[in-house]
Amino acid sequence: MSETAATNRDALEALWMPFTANRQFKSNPRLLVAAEGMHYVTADGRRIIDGTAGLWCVNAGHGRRRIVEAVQDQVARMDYAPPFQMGHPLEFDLATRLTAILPGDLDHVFFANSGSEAVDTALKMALAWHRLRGEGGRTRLIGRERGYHGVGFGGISVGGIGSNRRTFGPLLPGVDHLPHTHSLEHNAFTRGQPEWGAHLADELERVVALHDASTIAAVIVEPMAGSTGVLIPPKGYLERLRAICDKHGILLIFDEVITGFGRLGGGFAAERFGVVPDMITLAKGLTNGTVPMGAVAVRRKIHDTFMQGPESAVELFHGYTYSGHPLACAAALATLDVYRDESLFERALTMEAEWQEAVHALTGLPNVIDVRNLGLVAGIELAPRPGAPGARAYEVFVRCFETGLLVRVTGDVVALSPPLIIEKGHIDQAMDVLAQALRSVG
Ligand code: PXG
Repeated sequence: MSETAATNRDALEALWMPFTANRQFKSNPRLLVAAEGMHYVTADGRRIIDGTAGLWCVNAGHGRRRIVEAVQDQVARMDYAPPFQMGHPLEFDLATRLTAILPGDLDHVFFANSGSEAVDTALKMALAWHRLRGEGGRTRLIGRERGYHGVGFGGISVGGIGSNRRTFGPLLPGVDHLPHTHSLEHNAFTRGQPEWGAHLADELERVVALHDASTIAAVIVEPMAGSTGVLIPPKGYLERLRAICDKHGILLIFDEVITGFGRLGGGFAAERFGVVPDMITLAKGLTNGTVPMGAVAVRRKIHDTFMQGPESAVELFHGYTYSGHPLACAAALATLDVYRDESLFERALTMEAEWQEAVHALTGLPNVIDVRNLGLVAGIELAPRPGAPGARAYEVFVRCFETGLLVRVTGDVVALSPPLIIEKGHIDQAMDVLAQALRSVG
């Protein structure tokens, strides 16, 4: 099948691909057929370095035996169990394991199947929580420009990427957005967190003044914005958001779908930045990308508010057929074992200096107008080609793929987020390929 698809245009036709220029792709397809460790294998048999951990999710690298076998064992033992008014041991084990590594008193976990579902779940919980406490007027949700919170109607409403919103109607009412924190003028070529920009959190005070705190349920941000092109939070910014939320009784949600599970060093961005939110949304690295799974972790006070009233009453009218799916739980438990036994959450920190030097060595190459990095993430921003935004970065992406490296592009930003098992040799190889691509695309 893969060979057919690779060579026969008709074999590609039936699939409508997500977030993809379908016709462009189908005229020059890029098919992956196998993966192991730091590498993918393409349909034409080439090994390419995975510079993106799949799509920010394969943090422990590909084809990990322990995870594969856990999923194989589980599918043979019990393929599925209904999650409503029924349970299976693995989902309880997994929730317990997660609360042991989550920061602060984020000690209850609700399962979904993707980041998008986790986000919509968290937003609904925030609204329901305020209502239960007699503050049902708190219905506004505040996101941030350039934020990405998946593709559900809740997620695109609080999200701030115009192209993901503009064709889909009025979206959720009562949503407002903070300004994004990106500024080439102040922060270009910063290593790690920029000094400039903490004051942008004060915009939340303006939003509060405009709408009144009594109407605002929650603020949701990615602690480090990934999908929009790697925006590193300025020093002090998240701390200020936390303080302003506390002052006004607003819940703070960190969307850690990308930053969770070691990407920035430490288990979660909340730890790296020393800011504990009221809820954390998770997905991706939770199962190392092997089986779809999302989750929302909530602080004790939120969970406990729901656990009142008659014991026979359903506390939250929300859930998915596949919440806590046995295969996803098996994958996640094995993934957590791998992260722990290989100390992978610490690895982003131990590799950070080397990674930082390597990516900043791209400074000065044609059209590179910014390099930014944190943990095992980097964004390389290119000057857009006049009249053709995104075209230059797309060509870099294609050139890299053809010459041995998978990168991700969004607009004119090349984003890198390799598996946390990356070694110096892979970094050197990846940077050679990328540098060559930047030179040749021009
Ligand atoms: N929140 C964040 C912060 C994400 O990065 C989602 C939610 C949604 O997750 P699901 O599992 O529903 O896709 C994401 C997803 C990119 C890219 O180009 C990143 C994502 C999705 C698509 C593209 O970096 N992240």
